[in-house]
Amino acid sequence: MSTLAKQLQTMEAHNSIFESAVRQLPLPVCAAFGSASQPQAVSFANSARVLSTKDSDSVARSFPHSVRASNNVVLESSGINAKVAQGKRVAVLFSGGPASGGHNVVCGIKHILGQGNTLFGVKPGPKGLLQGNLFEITDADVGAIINTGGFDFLGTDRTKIKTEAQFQQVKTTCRKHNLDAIVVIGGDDSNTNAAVLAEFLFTDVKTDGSGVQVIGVPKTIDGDLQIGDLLPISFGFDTATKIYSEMVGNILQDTRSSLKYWHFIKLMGRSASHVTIEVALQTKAAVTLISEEVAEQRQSIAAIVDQIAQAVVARSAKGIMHGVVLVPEGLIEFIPEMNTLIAELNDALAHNAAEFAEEPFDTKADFIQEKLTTDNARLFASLPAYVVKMLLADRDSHGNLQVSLIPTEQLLVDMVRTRVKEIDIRIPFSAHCHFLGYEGRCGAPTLFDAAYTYNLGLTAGSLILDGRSGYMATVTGLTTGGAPKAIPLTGLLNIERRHGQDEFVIEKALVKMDSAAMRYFSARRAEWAADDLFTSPGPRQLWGPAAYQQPISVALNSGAESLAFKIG
Ligand code: FBP
Repeated sequence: MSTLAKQLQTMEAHNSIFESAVRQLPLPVCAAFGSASQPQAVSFANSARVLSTKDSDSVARSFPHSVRASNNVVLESSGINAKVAQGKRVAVLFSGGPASGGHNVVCGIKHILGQGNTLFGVKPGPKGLLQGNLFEITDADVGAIINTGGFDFLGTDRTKIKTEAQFQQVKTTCRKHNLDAIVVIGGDDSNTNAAVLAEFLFTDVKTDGSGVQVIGVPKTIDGDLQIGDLLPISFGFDTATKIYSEMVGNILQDTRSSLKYWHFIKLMGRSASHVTIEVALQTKAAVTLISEEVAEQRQSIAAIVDQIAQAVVARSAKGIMHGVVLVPEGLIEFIPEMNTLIAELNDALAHNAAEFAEEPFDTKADFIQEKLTTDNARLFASLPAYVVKMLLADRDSHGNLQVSLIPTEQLLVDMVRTRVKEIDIRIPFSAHCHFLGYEGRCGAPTLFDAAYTYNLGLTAGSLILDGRSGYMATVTGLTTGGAPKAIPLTGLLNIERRHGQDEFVIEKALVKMDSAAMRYFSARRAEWAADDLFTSPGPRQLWGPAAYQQPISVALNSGAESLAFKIG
């Protein structure tokens, strides 16, 4: 075998030159944890900040143990923990969609627990917790996964733990493995789950009557788990948006080279448009739709289509026959008329589930159309078959419409083509569709996500060693060195009507019309539409001058002076 062939074989199974090099990247730690080579657990004390929502009284009644313990007060670190607990048995799991940096959270927890405690991985996600599928995480595991993307070390799933039987199953797992704590790494729904689990496990799990601690860690590429300066962004957002921005930048470069195509690019981010506005700020595409703005201005599909068609026409008058349109994944649910239709469809599907399941495939749409009110039935009938099919597809385990499956970008292309022809039949309009989603969730984390997640892991581990339960770990001050803190989960809970019943939930953070990012975008977008002012941000960098950049929208919204971030 040649030397090259031998080298190639050593690079299999996550050992590419790149993967081997990123494992060696040093990770900075917040000053509170001491030295980066040997971070130490911190203890926590109450800060002056108390969280509340409109439903705090109901929360206090339904979560008595958690609220009594935290009083909904935010915790801040109070120095190195001098009496670190020993012998703790801690389980960690991923929940929901993957996001880059998850592996570093696990590494941070493992490092802070040290040799005196045991860390177990749960496979996969909440389902693994119900099944009691745990294994011990070793130092060698941590060495292999550090700075790598994905959730593949543990896997993930979207099981919602909600029934009494499921809660009892979790208790059984805790007892079987003699657990002292569980760390849930997830988004808004998963951290809501963590709050409920923390309350349920607060006491009476072990034979001595004590409970099992539960700590949440804020993850999601969607960026919709934000709590002002306490949580400026969830992890995974930076990596995903930098990957999408590189790809959009490449497409923009292609449009200006081939001079004949419009590209409609749908970007992941289930409901909120944080991903889309970030990619717009990074690339300056010609047209960007923001779902929250569509909802606020009560725009119809026809108005949205007309807005894009007018941009096509105006650019063609200047001889620019190309451009890029950015479309947020969740747009369809924010268009008022579609939102009304989807709500009625959800009810109709839920109330006629058995008959709908029996209905032959070809007549399912007709069957459900008959159950709709006149306006909704008319709109439903006007939609192309590829959209109808997805509107009727199964909801996810949280009851959500699977918007990532709806080809909104194709629907817009078809409607814009018709509208451009109506305006001026001579204007050429040739378009391609893309959906950028899964390619952004598991890339090797940016330096921002790598450092942020490692410190989130150190914080989560410290909270456990400090005996805390019912908190979400966070790291604030991401441009001034970073500070570990803990957010009481009950301080975030609101009551929302979901699937016909009141539920406690952590509210999704949507793009605010008066946010600094939205204001900056609004001020610049007319010029981006009129001319090719795009930039190609290039591939994300882990070494060199471009490596230390935080997301532009996060920098704008937090009032930062520059794009640089600083941890440690
Ligand atoms: P989380 O909120 O669980 O992090 O998931 C976000 C997301 O990536 C969305 O952007 C997308 O709509 C969804 O997951 C896709 O889910 P799935 O992996 O089940 O297809």
